[in-house]
Amino acid sequence: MADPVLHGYFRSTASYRVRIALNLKEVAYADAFHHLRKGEQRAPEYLALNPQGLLPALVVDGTVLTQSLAICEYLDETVAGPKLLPDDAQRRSRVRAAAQVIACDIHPVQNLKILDRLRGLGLSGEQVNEWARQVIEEGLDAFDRLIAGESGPYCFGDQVTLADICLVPQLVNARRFGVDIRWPRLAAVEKACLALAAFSKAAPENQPDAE
Ligand SMILES: N[C@@H](CCC(=O)N[C@@H](CS)C(=O)NCC(=O)O)C(=O)O
Repeated sequence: MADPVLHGYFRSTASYRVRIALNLKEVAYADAFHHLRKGEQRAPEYLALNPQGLLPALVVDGTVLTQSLAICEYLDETVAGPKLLPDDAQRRSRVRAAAQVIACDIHPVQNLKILDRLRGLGLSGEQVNEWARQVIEEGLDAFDRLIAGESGPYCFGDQVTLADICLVPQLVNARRFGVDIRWPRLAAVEKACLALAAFSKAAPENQPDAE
């Protein structure tokens, strides 16, 4: 594959997931940045790539891939390297479920455009942050319980999976909203992941567009 182009933004947690997966698979890629606060995700040129106006998108050999989990699974299926999903079907289902707690049930409810709509309905900045904090805390509580029976250092044993790829960016986002990371197991997973170059290189503060 020619170097894919990742359309992202340093603070976008969904883009962060894909950066981690690309790094774990050692895929070189080029960046195209779209500033979310400036609304660049809604520019016509970007909407032509992703009609949802959401980051990320990964352009591979002229084909546009969207939805971070679908992109991570595409990379897992097509690029050699550490597997992001277990071979065993039940474990694979459990890993996907943990990833989806974050990607389907936490993140969409506290995404930028949802919070902007809440502000538009008249909620104060503090009320909007409280909304985000509650959603994140409820979701992380459940995530913590889902992986409670699993050994470390990562969410599901000694292999990094899609669950870790979702968790680490979500913890960055949680802190932005003032959530206390009160789950020792999740904090330990984060520490183990960030010790890997694939994660630390993908961190928001290490991106060229970081502010
Ligand atoms: N389910 C999508 C979510 C993508 C998404 O919501 N991206 C955020 C950044 S993390 C975004 O582009 N938000 C723009 C907005 O809310 O206007 C995925 O996993 O790729």
